[in-house]
Amino acid sequence: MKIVDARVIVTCPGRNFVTLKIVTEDGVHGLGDATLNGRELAVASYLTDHVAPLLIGRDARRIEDIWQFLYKGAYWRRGPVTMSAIAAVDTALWDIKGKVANLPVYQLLGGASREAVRVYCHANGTDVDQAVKAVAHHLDLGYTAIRVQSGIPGLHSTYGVAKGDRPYEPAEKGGVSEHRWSTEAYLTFIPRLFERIRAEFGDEIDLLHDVHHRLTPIEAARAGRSLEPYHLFWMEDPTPAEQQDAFRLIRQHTVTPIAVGEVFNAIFDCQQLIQEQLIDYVRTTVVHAGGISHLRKIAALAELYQVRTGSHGATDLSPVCMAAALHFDLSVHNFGIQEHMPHNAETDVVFPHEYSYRDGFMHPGDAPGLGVDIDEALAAQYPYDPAYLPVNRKLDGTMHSW
Ligand code: CS2
Ligand code: MG
Repeated sequence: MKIVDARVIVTCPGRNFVTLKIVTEDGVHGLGDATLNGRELAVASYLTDHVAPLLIGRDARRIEDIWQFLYKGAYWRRGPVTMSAIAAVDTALWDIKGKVANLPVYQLLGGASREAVRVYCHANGTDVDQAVKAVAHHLDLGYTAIRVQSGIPGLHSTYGVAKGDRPYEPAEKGGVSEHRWSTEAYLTFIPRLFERIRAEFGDEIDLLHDVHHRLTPIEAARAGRSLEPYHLFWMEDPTPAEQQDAFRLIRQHTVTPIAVGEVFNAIFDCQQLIQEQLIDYVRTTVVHAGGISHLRKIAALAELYQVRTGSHGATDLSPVCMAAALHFDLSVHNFGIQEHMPHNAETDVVFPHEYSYRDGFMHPGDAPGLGVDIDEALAAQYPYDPAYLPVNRKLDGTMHSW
């Protein structure tokens, strides 16, 4: 089954997405998400200029071989651009394999290990009262696991909090906005936020929080300990994870569960974190960690150490990634939870899909392949619109993690 075409579709129905479409000589096509928020065109070029020409004529059935060809053949291994490109090829080939077999991809991955995929949502507020309202709203929508983020008293803006009443979308047009950061203000505030949320909603719901790489290890230990009375489902990205050893210090001081990995792109990024059980959930996802094939290898390693999956699922991952992630989530044994940030209406029309949400759970559907497509004519009506993620500076102007 030879590949006869591989092309990249860049579209911006409210935010930018990069999609790879592979077509076989039999006319079967598969899709892969290749979106890297804020650096989209780097992956589009990597695919268009360097990968697509090498795919033509190859056998679309040879997923693992093509993965290894692109990984080892690049010589320059790993990194978010390379691994997002490989992920897109891998995902598209799994889509094709499912269509040819007339099976949903999760059936090719070993079948369902559960009836549906539990998801968590985002409840964000400019202050605690707004965050409380957002939690109540999402409980009404049926979610039982809710990530809570709030503005921090004294800080003009912070990660995870939308400006105005628009849905939260971190990438901004017109350049890079600069946030100001105070660790002390954050560490003082964050236990109060969850004290209030527990007081309002009780102990039943699972609460999550994303620290978003902004603390040092000992500060993360302090945050984790201060949150223990509110027994979070997880504290995410407590400290930058380039230095995996750093998590030993956090682990020594707190039992608050830890989730890390949305910025990882290869198993080596989390190998020590998993093998030393320094984390409880690994956040790697299809689009940035080498596709379904590589994500399965990360999950298999994690299973040996009782680490569960908790794949990233923000709106800057396209419906193609969400569909692929749900097939993976439905099948993988050591599933933990899946992030669910619903896309806007335009995006859902550009990317018609089978997956669905109901009462805190999602299902990929049973269409052959991934169960997602792209309306290329409609996609062409939304040209690329450059947008950048914000940066963070400490109050004295020092650059900091956003
Ligand atoms: C966040 C993301 O969803 C999350 O956990 O960390 O929203 C992240 O900020 C964006 O994906 C960055 O593009
Ligand atoms: Mg995150």
